[in-house]
Amino acid sequence: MKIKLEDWKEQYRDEAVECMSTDEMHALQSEKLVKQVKNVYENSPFYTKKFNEMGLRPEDIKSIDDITKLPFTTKEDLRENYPFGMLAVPVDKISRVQGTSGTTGKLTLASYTEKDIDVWGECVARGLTMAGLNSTDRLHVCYGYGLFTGGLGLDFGARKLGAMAIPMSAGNTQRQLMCMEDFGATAFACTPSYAMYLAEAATEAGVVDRLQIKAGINGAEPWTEEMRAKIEDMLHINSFDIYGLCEITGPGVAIDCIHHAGLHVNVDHFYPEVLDPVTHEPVLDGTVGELVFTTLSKEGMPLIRYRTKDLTSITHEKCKCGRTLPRISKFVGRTDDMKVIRGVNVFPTQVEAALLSLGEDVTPNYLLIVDRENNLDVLTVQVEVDEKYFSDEIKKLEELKNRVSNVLKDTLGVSAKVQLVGPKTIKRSEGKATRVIDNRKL
Ligand code: DLL
Repeated sequence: MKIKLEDWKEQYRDEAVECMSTDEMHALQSEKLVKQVKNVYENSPFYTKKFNEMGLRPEDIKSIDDITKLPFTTKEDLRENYPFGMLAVPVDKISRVQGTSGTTGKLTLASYTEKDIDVWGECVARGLTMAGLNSTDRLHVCYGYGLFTGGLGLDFGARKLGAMAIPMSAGNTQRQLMCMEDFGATAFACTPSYAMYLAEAATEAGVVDRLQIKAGINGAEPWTEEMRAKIEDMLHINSFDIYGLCEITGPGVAIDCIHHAGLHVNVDHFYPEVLDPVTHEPVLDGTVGELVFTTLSKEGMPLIRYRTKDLTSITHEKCKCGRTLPRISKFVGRTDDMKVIRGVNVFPTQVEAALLSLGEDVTPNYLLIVDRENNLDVLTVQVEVDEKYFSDEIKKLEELKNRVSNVLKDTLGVSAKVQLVGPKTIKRSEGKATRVIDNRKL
């Protein structure tokens, strides 16, 4: 059942921190940063070397305002020091590793101590509380369990909250729906693309009204407000955007509240900066740049100014929910998701927003295919449309195709070939969706 904004009752997991004054948070972050910098200098050979090369001493960092004096850390650093070269504790203090598969073969591996897992669970529990859950709830987790942080991360959060975790992992949609109904799940967690898939399957099976789901905890991939509205409408729920990355912690770095005006970052543990991707200078609030994190509490694999490659903007204004935790906007995408088509930057999320602005006629199932023909980039957008368009009325299909072409041209600033395809033509994803196939030889 979807709860209307006017009927929403805000609840906090840790009000003292979530609604802390700016000055108090500044003091807390400063104290933690000073300690963390000393810790990494003394205990992580990677940072000892980096600081020494720059001539930087831990005493140079006196408050959080000095953060820009610190060096960046990149995914390449993690790769070069794979698997355990970034630790600040002996490897036998590590109680868990989690990872994510890169495109280049080796995993990005992250290591956590028991305390790191505890903080992680607490951050997810904050998010679940923000989404209206409490200890009486039953969270159906269909993120994958394994090295990917999605399944276990949500599980840790549910455990902290004292709620019931239903560890379904990904796959077997019919069984997911059966268990959701039988176990009386009140919330579910998965990627937005899989939430859409479940919504379609539940609608088709006529079980939506038999489910007791009130909230979706959806994230792990870029998605739009339009997609959220679609999922909420189809399943009659409130859906919340959760963000994280295994290097920093898994899900729970940030989550949005009922006002959906950006994702609240747990800045007492993860200090965010938004930087110009080229100059690496901080950008103003509201301006899109690359998100960079410093882990203030991490023991196992603390990271200083880690460049996430995720593009977003930040605001430090207090939210209507009462929280002062800064908010990052819904993600545009990653710097490496961006496709340059005939000189124009294109993100899949722009295509998603444009398509869904057309209302009921098109679905959020789409795929971008990029080719090079006669030395020119050609973008093809495949999108599923309702079956009715494939009846005898060819004119209707042509009309819709023109509307899709026009909205894409207006939004992207570059023309795209449009292929309208029938329902279920585009491969569904049980985890993170593949939205782009780039056939160009780089
Ligand atoms: O995707 C952690 C996670 C699991 C988050 C479940 C939310 C829910 P990784 O596999 O390390 O970790 O991938 C991290 O995924 O740098 C972003 O590019 C992307 N990402 C994660 N959450 C969001 C989101 C998990 N809410 C990478 N919106 C990140 C947009 C997201 N992108």
